[in-house]
This record gives sequence, structure tokens and C-alpha cells, in this order.
Amino acid sequence: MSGKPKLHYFNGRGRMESIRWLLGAAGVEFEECFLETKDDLIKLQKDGSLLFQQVPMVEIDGMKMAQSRAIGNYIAAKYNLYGKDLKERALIDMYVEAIIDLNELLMTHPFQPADKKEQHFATIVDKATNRYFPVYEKSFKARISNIPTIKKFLQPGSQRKPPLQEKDVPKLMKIFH
Ligand code: GSN
Repeated sequence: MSGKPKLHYFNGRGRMESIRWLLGAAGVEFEECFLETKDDLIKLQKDGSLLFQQVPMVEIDGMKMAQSRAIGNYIAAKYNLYGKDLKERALIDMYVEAIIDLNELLMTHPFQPADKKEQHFATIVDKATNRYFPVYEKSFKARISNIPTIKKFLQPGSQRKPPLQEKDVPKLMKIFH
């Protein structure tokens, strides 16, 4: 056993990408076990590895953690990335929850029926432009991208995943639906 956290998910961003970012930011090496088929998911479900029968699941510190927010909170707290006091933690939680809201919209876009896609995309652009992005500091991207561990995670060849492509949808439908 390597002692590295082991991430169980499909080979894409989804709800695991922020966990990859967090581990990247903490400078923690991790292993990944990609679900390729529905059977891979069923195997994890049947062997009792998934508390709520869902992925993301992360094996860490002897636990098989479910629920992406819980996993993120644990990693952030463990590696001192969760604020210096309760107020800073509250701020972090607000920023994180807002990004999760936006991410839910983005993640569900490829699965929208053809006749709803255009409207759904317009909603994403509107919410991103008018609701979420203005809240984040203009200098945020440059500042974060220059943190050495993040800089490394942003280099080609890291475990960062590309955005989901339409061509990936049928495979994911087979795994999760
Ligand atoms: O954030 C979380 O981890 C949970 N609240 C949601 C996890 C979830 O919905 N997982 C889906 C895969 S899509 N994305 O992340 C899942 O495992 N579905 C399989 C099932 O049988 O429900």
C-alpha cells in the first residue's frame, strides 16, 4: 500500500476535479482508479466501498470517503487550506458553494436534451457573467496560478482533466444511467 490517497471516479473533471486541485495545491501525490464501465461502478457498490452508492470516492487515511464536499473539506482542513479562523472558513465555504452551484450547471449541460441545450447554455453564461464571476477578485486567477503547487498542477502532463466533450457523454451515460 502506497499511502497515497486513491481517487475513484471516471477519467474526467465532474465532481472530482476540485478534489484533484486541492490535492495538487497541497502538493500531495495521489493515485486514480478510473471507472470505465457500469460494471466498475457496480463492483464498488457491491463490495460496500460506496457509502451512498456514488462516486466520487476517495480512499484516504484508512477511510473510504464519499460526498465530494466532505472529501474536499477533509483535505482542506488536513493540509491547512481551510482558513485560519471560523470567519475565514465561512468565506471559503461561501466561495466554494457558489462554484459548486456553477459547476452543477456546467456538468449537466452535455446531458440536456437537444431542445433545451440552447436555453441551458444561455443560463450558464448569464449566471457566470452576472452572478458568480463578478464576486471573485480580478487578480484571483493570476494569484492562484502562481502558487507553486498550483503552477505545477497546471503544467501539461499533470492529473488535471480536460473539459468534458460531447463524445464522452455516451460512455458516461452507460456508467451512470
Ligand atoms: O457530491 C457528491 O459526491 C454527491 N452529492 C453526488 C455524487 C453523484 O451524484 N455521483 C454520481 C456520478 S455523477 N458525479 O459526480 C453517481 O455516482 N451516480 C451513481 C448512482 O448510482 O447514483
